[in-house]
Amino acid sequence: MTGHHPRRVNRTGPASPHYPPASAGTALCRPVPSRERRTAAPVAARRGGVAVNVAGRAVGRPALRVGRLAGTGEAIMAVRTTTATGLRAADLEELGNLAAQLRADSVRSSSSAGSGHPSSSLSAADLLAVLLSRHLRYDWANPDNPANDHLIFSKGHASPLLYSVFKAAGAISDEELINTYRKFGSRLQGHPTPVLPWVDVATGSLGQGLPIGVGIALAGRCLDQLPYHVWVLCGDSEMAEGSIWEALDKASHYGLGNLTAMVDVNRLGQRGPTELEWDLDAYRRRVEAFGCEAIPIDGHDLEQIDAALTRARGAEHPTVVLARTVKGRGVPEIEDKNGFHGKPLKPDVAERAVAAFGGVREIVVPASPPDPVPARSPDGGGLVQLPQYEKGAKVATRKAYGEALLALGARPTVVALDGEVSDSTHAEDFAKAHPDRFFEMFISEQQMVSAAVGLQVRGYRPFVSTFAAFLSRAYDFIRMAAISRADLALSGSHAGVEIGADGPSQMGLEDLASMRAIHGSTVLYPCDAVSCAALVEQLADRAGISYLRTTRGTYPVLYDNGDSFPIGGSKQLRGGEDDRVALIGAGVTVHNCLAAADTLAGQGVSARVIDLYSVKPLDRDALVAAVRATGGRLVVVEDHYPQGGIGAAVLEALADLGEPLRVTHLAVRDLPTSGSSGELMDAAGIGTDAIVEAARALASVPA
Ligand SMILES: Cc1ncc(C[n+]2csc(CCOP(=O)(O)OP(=O)(O)O)c2C)c(N)n1
Repeated sequence: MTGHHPRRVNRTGPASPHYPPASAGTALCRPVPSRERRTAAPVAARRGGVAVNVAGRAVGRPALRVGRLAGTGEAIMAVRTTTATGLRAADLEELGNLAAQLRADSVRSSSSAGSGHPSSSLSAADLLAVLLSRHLRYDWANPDNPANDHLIFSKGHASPLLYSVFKAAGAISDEELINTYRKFGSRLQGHPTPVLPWVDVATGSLGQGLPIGVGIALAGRCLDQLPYHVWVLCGDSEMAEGSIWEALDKASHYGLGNLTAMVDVNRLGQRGPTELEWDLDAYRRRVEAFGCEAIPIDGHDLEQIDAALTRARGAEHPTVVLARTVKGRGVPEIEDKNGFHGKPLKPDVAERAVAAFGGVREIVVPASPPDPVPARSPDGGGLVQLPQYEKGAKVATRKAYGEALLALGARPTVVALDGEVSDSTHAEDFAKAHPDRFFEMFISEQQMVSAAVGLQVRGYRPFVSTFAAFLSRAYDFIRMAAISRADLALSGSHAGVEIGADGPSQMGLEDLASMRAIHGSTVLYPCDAVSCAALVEQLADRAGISYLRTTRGTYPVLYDNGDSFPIGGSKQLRGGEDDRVALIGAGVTVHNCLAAADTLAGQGVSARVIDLYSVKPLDRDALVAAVRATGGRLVVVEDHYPQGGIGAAVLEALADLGEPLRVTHLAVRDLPTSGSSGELMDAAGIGTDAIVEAARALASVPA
């Protein structure tokens, strides 16, 4: 079986970034010491005031470039330039019309679908009208333009607004918006996904868009060194997610002035008022405490929005526009009222609302593409020389992971992230050699995975490591990364009871089950350093979410350097035609199976040993051959809870075989404690003695 991960739809262009990473130690990506993080008082955008960047220079974008009028097809393209003196009355009128169109289209699309979130879209329409018209530098015809800004709806449920923006950008038609939104087979799904070429990542699980934006901003600032800006729309109830604050903290740590969160503070969440309602000052204090610049504004005042976004674009620090808005803005029947979240307007209300917004419009804002960036030679990849190991030498697979990752550093697109345990996971080898491509995420696993998702949006190949147990902290982010069609590798060290004395809080015992359940995932569990290194190398080109489980302790190298370990394969380490039983393990239990096979051989029982290093996809052919050779006698041994791991994978693969099976499944069934590896594996019934006993019991069963 080979990889079958679905590729992005409607995306073109190379998988690698157009621009190779910056050289090591660039000043731009140096973490900002906490004492230098921003603590100054916020600057509220001033109505009609001169917009300035942090250097005090006046800045301005070309004014509105409003296109055709509804129905007439008449081009009313009026490209004017404003300077820093603010918006003129005509500009304001055009922006108002655009905002009205976004509102009308949000109502129309959700009403047509019979579901969706119009009230959440209405509150943010003014923000998006100003962003689209005056600040977003985006080449709509070329979403893969490396210099494009990035727009992420962290509050993905406001998809009616996002898709209305796409219509206003001329990217989709009114017909598609109104007739296909939320319908079966449509690319305009209930929440945005990258099946749309202008959508970087899937959102809809709140608290994810902003941390992913941090990853994209990291790529722009630290690797690509491109001047794109990352704009993220957040909900105010969403601000209760810890991951939002992990994101602001890391954005400030890495000095990401190219990141702006626009918080739609509309006071209401799903079931009622938010925790802070309209207390903008409380938000401001929190944002500043995390080292970001807060810009509180009236989120329905077009001039204030414009000034705020202008300031954000030029900021040195990450910015958070705190926009006080009204949920359901523009529809009196629902404005600032509870009970309308996630509900389309009643037909008569919708009709009145659309009329009040000026009916159906076809304003198209011409694209404002980014300034061209100089072409650089494509990243051809470097020569990877995997570490070599002496057969029989005792090496921990976590160490082999670190050494293989270091070798992969020859490929300039490979980046690594770790959650403050790189001395344990051995990612520190890479960190030392490639500090410009290593991102310390401290103990913020959600942010770590999100940053990886953001980095791979820009074509990098992230390798993310922490203890297997702690990746569970980021599980929802991993789940969503699969919906984003992200390509990234996760490495979980310290798997199973094998870790010993640290006890169960540090033991990954559910990871194989959880990672196997991720859509399109690859799950690997090598038993020795050679196979580990070979698998790590393959992950750099593997589509989808990959998970590599490593072991803490040292175990003998079993394979020869240069042996091949295709993903989806397995290795038979013992046995022949007259095998009475097959012992199937992966990782540490392979060593226990080998010891058991030796003991059994001394007792006249021939046992086949299979190293099932590829847990997903797994080598069904090898399992079927083992069933046929042994009369269906299998002992499956894993350092994992019994549910969902290797035993489950084997039984799922053989479920439709239609031949008799006699399977003994040895797994960690009781809650472990502290102890030595050997004590804990014996206590769990996955040690050598237990395997011998299980095999003998099976072997005595007549075939
Ligand atoms: C992690 C997560 N928890 C809960 C939800 C369900 N949910 C969807 S929207 C929403 C309320 C969001 O309110 P807010 O962030 O203020 O956005 P608004 O719709 O008010 O603009 C909730 C609880 C979710 N999508 N994701």
